Amino acid sequence: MALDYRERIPNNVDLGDNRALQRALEHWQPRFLDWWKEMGPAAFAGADVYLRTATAVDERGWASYGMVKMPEYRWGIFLADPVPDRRIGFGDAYGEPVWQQVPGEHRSALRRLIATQGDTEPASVEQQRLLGDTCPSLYDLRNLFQVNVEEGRHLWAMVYLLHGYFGRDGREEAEALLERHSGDSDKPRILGTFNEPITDWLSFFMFTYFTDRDGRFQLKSLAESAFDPLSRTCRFMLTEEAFHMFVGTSGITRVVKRTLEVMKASGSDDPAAVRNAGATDLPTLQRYINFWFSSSLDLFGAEISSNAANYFASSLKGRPDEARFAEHMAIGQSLRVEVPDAKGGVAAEDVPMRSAMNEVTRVAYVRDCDVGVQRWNRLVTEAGYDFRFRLPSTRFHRGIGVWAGVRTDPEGCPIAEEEWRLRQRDWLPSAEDRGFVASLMQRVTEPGKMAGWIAPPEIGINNTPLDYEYVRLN
Ligand code: BYC
Ligand code: FE
Ligand code: FE
Repeated sequence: MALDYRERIPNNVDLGDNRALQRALEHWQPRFLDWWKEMGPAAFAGADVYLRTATAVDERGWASYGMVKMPEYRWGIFLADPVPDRRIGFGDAYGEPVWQQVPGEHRSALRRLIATQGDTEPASVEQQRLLGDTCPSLYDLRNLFQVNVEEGRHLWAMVYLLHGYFGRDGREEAEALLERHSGDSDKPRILGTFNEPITDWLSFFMFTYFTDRDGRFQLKSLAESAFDPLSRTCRFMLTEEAFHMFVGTSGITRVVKRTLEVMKASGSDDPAAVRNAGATDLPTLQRYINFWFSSSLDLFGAEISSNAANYFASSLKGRPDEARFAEHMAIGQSLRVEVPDAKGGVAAEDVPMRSAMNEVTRVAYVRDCDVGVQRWNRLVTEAGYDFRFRLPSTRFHRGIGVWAGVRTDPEGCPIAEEEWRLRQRDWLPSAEDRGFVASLMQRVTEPGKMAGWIAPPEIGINNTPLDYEYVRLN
């Protein structure tokens, strides 16, 4: 279905036929723009950016590239095309027709899920708002801004659902999405990771690799929802999320490549020598992985969760790729979950499957995270070094769930507080690590040039040469 760009709010939901909703959203639009100008990449409001804008919701619709000033980006409301005769794929209502309206008994749970999803989108823009000052290249700057405008659009996607289906409560939630701010001590964002500062580009690439990937899995789960407008919204968001995954994977890969080049050229794998040569040593990269992976694991919620069981039972939130499971009721099954035991060790507990849904999704996520890690290890091996990256245990450094606050080493073995205190700096980025990474962050804006700590990408955006002027700073 083509998107209507003649409207003030581009959309493919026939917004013009629903005057009340259109007015409500037109009322919200200037608040969004004020928020963008204040809390988004404010210093670049006048820059021309080579952005991709959706012109249709199918594959071909992504072909539209052009120079756009970010505050003029056509944020809009785009849903994937409906699936004819779509049926509910899991939970107690399995097999029944999907819902076009919100059933009264599920109203507050659905609103909460949509508000939580919506909260993360502007949060990430806030977290990334100052990165433009230290971009390693115009190519990377453009990619940052592409991610930012799309996260802004994801906010629009959730605000449309709140305004369109939840009446006054929904409008209030939509306001609140612009009132909470990342890292704000009075009104923080809802989920932990979205209050973590992202002040350097290594953190940005880790965030797009690990945290946007949580987004991918949560959106897949919500795309299974019996509430069809939510499902269709999330299916279209997933097409945008693919690019965010690319930014994270290729970003870290380029950092690893550059580090290996520096190690080869200097003939030393000593972290201090690598740093002296202006690259990020591999152990520091590992500590950044440990931090962002463990923080992102918390985003899946507790291993044993009655909320998750309720969402599944009421067909609001399924498992990612639900169709791949043999059975869709998840009754009379259980999942073995690791829990801390009374003696300071690790025990196993059989948890009813519905209560373990957060863990089911987390396990799928961990497997997906490992794909990139193995790719980086191949680069290290090919360069002739023994170093191996690894994902830490899911018990390591957790703040949510059964392992919250339990001190473990990266292998997940519980340890005493004293050992944690002594070893923490080997496992997580220290103030000194962060200071070093910050010292690498020098702004490079000459077309085609790259900062010294990162290798160039394989190819340019949309077949452009790498020295294309992706952002005209004006
Ligand atoms: N931090 O039963 P529990 C994305 C709370 S990322 C702080 O364990 P439940 C994106 C929880 O709210 C995807 N609090 O968990 C990426 C509950 O609070 P109450 C975002 C947390 O309810 C990059 C309590 O702990 N989408 O799109 O199953 C850039 C116990 O709850 C955290 C979604 O999250 C945490 N990490 O929640 C841009 C989808 N985890 O009831 C965008 C929508 C849990 O005690 N949300 N709590 O007050 C959900 O599906 C679920 O609410 C959760 C798990 C996945 C968050
Ligand atoms: Fe998003
Ligand atoms: Fe994203």
